Formats: sequence, structure tokens, C-alpha cells
Amino acid sequence: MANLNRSNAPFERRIGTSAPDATGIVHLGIGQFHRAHAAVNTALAMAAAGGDWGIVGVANRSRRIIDPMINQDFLYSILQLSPEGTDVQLVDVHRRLFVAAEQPAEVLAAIADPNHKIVTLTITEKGYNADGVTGRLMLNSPEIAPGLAGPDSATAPLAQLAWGLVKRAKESQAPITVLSCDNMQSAGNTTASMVLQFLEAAKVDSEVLDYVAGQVSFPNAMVDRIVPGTNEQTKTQVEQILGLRDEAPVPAEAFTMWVLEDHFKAGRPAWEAAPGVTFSEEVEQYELVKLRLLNGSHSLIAYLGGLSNSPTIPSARDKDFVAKSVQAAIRNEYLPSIDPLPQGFDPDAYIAQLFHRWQNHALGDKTARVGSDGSAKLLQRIPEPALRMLDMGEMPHQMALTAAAWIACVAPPAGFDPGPIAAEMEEPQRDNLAKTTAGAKDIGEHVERIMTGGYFPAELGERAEFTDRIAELVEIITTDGVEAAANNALGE
Ligand code: CS2
Repeated sequence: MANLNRSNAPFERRIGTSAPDATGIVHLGIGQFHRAHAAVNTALAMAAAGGDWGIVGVANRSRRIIDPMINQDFLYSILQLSPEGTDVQLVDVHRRLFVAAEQPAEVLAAIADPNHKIVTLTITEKGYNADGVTGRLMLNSPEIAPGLAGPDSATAPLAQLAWGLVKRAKESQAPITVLSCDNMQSAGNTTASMVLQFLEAAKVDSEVLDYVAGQVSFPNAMVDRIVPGTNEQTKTQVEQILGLRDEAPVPAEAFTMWVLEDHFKAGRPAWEAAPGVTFSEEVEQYELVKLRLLNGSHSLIAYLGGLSNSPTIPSARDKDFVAKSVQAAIRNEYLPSIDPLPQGFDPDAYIAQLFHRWQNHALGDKTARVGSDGSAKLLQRIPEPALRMLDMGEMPHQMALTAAAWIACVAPPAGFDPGPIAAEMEEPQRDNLAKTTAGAKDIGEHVERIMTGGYFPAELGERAEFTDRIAELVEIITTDGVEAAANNALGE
């Protein structure tokens, strides 16, 4: 089977148009999500309004995605999978790809290049290196600390971004926009704050700080499209439709949404031409809707699914007790926490659509994918809405269940085996959690050590009633199973 490349590509399947050779966007963290979201919307924007918006894609360490893309003349396909059918489309917007760990100076040079007007980021929640307790940049972390000494020792994307802006300040002072496409509350403001904390700790000149304050914008944005990992089956399905071998396809659902603040210092693609893209001044409300209703519930489905032998999100969501828990989480806990809702937003339609999206067996999103990195993701999903209810004297049972199921999966109490799906979940704090809980005399102490152990904000860790409820639910998970725990949380 021939490999996809520019000479054999079926361009009638192309999304939007191809980028020109000129690049205007630098993307840090090239992976599945960027390739099925911002890259697609950029292709559609250029088809509508042109522009020099070719993308320089930077992978942090791995050549896994960029090597096949380079072999395929930067082309790759989106395998759109939904109950309504399967479709393959091509994307052709990347014009340079490299690995930051191999060419760190190139990352800084790309950010400093005045032709580049936007840096987009998908570096995952943990890539912002926020302290779980204070929310501040973890200056002493092994990712961030070495980079404070100077640009040559920066390896974390956030540190490289900061030094790239320093270089730009020194060389051209050209304005630029940094656009976070990660699942974070006030994603743009948070990115700005982390970059500034880094620059201050690195003791850069005040002119640099003035440049960042005046010439660099950090719009907030809410991004949404469920994009699982690629496996052999993805490649086979693409091959059957294209008649060509693509070694870097991206499976994705049909749904896509992007709500952004229109604060671009040096221009932007006409993204509004792409379906599902909206410019709005209510982005932070949309972020809350998405982080809580979608992502918060997604975590609940993943951990309940992980503990009940459901390898995929749709197989977990099909279980009655999971569906009921998620309804309760949304209706009783997450939805009331968002006030005001964005104008014109229809919660019932949005929730119905979420349930439909989680039922996408064709996409088969993995429970282990969504359950990975819980220590960083849950911080965006649980503390604020949980504290809101606790302050009103109400118990957020479903958020307690989410935390309990996460603990049971990645920091199981002695003697409890959460099974193979939980073992597949990547958890950067797994070793630390094991240290924190080693020797705890019972489940109560096990959970209390986690809740007060630096993983969650202190205000939440101090709420003994919440910790006790989590411990009760962990206890039930380990004795009677996760369904019994879910029924208990539902008051049944
Ligand atoms: C998921 C997200 O990884 C997760 O926890 O909730 O990746 C989710 O699929 C996306 O945010 C959908 O836009």
C-alpha cells in the first residue's frame, strides 16, 4: 500500500485549503488535539480569507507524530467517526515540524520571528506547572527550576515560551498573541500569569516585562472536540477509505466548538469562517460550562468506568448507574455552579448533546485516556464548584464520588486492586501519592493525607466533611464495589 504524500493525495478530500509556505503560527505541543482542532479551523479560515497562516509545529520530546507527517509532506488525515458515519479528510497546513528537545534554540527563534503572529499551545493542564495548593507557578519543580537560569537550560514548553518572548522583546518588540488551547479556567489569563511569574523569577529586564504587558496578548478560549489517541485500527480504517497508508491520522468526533476572545495583537486567521468557532466576550462562562459539564463529568465517567471494567467512555456511559451519576453531577452540582450562564445558552440541549457525544461507540474514546493526569485535570474541575456547595452547607456527593473513584484508581488503599484499566491511566503523581499514603492506618487516614497533602487547594483539604464523604465512598468502592458507591452517592 502506497504511503500518503503530496503526489498521490486525494486533494478533493482536503479540509479548507492548503497553507502557503509562509508561516504565521507557532504551535507548541503538536499532538492529536491541535491537529483535529486549531489546524482544521486554520485550514477553513484560510479557504475563506487567505493569509500567511502556515503552522510551525513543535513537539516537546517525541518524534512519533512528526516523523510520519514529514514523510507524508506534512499531510495527515482526520478520521471522523460518529454514529452517523465515517469520513476521512485531509489537513495540509503545517510547513515545518521539529522537536524542542532536539532543537531548543529553534523554538526560541520561531517565537521571536516577527513573521509569526500567534503562538498556540496544547501543552496539557500539567504543562502549566501550577501548584495544586496555591495555583502559583511551581518555581522549584524539576520542569521549571532549571529553565530559570537561562534560555539554554529551558526544557519545559512554558519556560521555552517565556524565553522566546524575551528574545522577541530584545530583537523586534513585534506584537504577538499567545493562545492557550488547553482545558483551563481563564486559560489565557492563567497562561499570562504563569509566563510573568517565570520571567520575574528569572529576573529579566523590566523592558521585557513592559513588552509582555504591552505587546503580548493572551486571549481566553474554550476549546472542544473529543479526540482519542491513534491506534492500528485508525490507520486501517483510513487505509480502507483512502486507499493509501497514513501513519499519522487523527480520529475525532464530528462535533467541534471554539469560543475565543478577539484580543489578537498582530492579526489572526478568519477563524470565524469555520463552523463551530465564535468570538465572544463571555468566554470565561463558556470555559466553565465546558470544564464542568463536559470535562468534570468526563472524569466521573472515566473513573467509574475504570473501576467497572469499561475500556471505553461509551461502554461506561451505557451503564445505568454511570448515566445516573453523571446526570446528578450535572443537574445538582455543576450546572448550578455557573452563574450567569452564557447568553442564549440552552443547558438542556447542551446536556442532551453531551450524552449523545459520550455514546459514540464508533469513536471508542478510551477510559484510560480521560482518566490520565487526574491530579492536574481535577484541579480545574472540582475545587471551586465543590467549595461553592460546601459553603452553602450542601454536600457535593458526585464530586466526592469523582475524587473517591480517582483515588481508588491511582492511589488505591492497601489491599485494593483497581484492575487493569486503572493501571493503564497515566498519573504523574502516582509515586508521590503512594509516598503520601504509605502506612496510613485506615482509609480515613489514607484519604485525609491526600486531601491535605498538597494535591488540592488548602481550603478544600480543610473541609473535613468533604474528606470524610470521600473516605466513605472509597471504603464502599473497596468493599462492595463502585456501583454500590455510586448508588450511595445518589442516596439510593
Ligand atoms: C477529556 C478531554 O482528557 C480529558 O479529561 O475530558 O480531553 C476532552 O475529551 C476534551 O476536552 C474535549 O474537548
